[in-house]
Amino acid sequence: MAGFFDKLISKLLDDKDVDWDQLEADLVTSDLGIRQAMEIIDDLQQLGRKVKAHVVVEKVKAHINEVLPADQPPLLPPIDDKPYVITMVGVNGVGKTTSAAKLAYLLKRKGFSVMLVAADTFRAAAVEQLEVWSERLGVEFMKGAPNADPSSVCYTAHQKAINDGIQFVICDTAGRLHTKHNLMSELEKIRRTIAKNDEHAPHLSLLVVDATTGSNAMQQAKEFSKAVNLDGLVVTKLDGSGKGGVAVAIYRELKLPTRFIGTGEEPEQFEYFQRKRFVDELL
Ligand SMILES: Nc1nc2c(ncn2[C@@H]2O[C@H](COP(=O)(O)OP(=O)(O)OP(=O)(O)O)[C@@H](O)[C@H]2O)c(=O)[nH]1
Ligand SMILES: [Mg+2]
Repeated sequence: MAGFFDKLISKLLDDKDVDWDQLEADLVTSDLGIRQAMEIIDDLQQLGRKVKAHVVVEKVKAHINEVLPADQPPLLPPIDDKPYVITMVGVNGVGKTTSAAKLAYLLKRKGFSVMLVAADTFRAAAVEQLEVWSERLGVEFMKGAPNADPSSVCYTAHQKAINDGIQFVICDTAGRLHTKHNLMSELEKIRRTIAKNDEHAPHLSLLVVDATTGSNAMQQAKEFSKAVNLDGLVVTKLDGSGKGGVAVAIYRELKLPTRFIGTGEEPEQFEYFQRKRFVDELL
């Protein structure tokens, strides 16, 4: 994990001229995006050719801090006593199901009641995966009949959660390619159907992206946000080779804030996005 700034420092010798091309390449490979990289370089070049390594690092951090939004408050159940509904969407294999489970666990540890909903009705294994998580973590679980309409599964589960006074409902959806229009419109249908039980729901639609896919995540964010209403991101697999820089690029371009990050396969390896920790330790 981490190491971006360490690497940068190791390459920047205080007594040598800065290799601007190399620095730009390093910034780009961290997935910050070309425009961000260029801005940082332009800014640094104002300081002359012999810029001290720590000054470079401070400037890069300052730029990123300026772009990223301030930390969002932790999730709380709505004051009207209806459940707070969260949907998890994204392309295949990015970590939606795992993140849904981890988020349920995070909320459960805060003392909230949580229901996990398997709205990925295409694959029996997907339903089972979430069911196993719910048993392991001790949270409520709802599924529909095989191949049921995902919207109706969410609707019924949401209604049960309202009746049972459950505070958080997390709907895990099937992975889908943003190029498949019928699957994208299914997500909008889930949204509309959930809103029939509560006009404010879903309260949070999270696009899950895998940090190891680099700039592909940007493309996914662009396409998903054209098709569905998104409130934020979950950036997973930050424990891998991926740089979280794409979170910066996505916020800059689409104003989609990263709300949660995944840093491993264990249920507790999931946390609220915190700008300082992200910049200092994860980038
Ligand atoms: N190292 C690491 N692995 C993760 C993280 N999040 C998820 N994974 C792994 O990524 C793989 C895919 O995770 P899933 O949660 O099944 O992904 P998904 O998006 O639900 O996949 P589909 O439903 O097939 O679209 C699993 O092996 C997870 O354990 C993370 O933060 N770090
Ligand atoms: Mg899944």
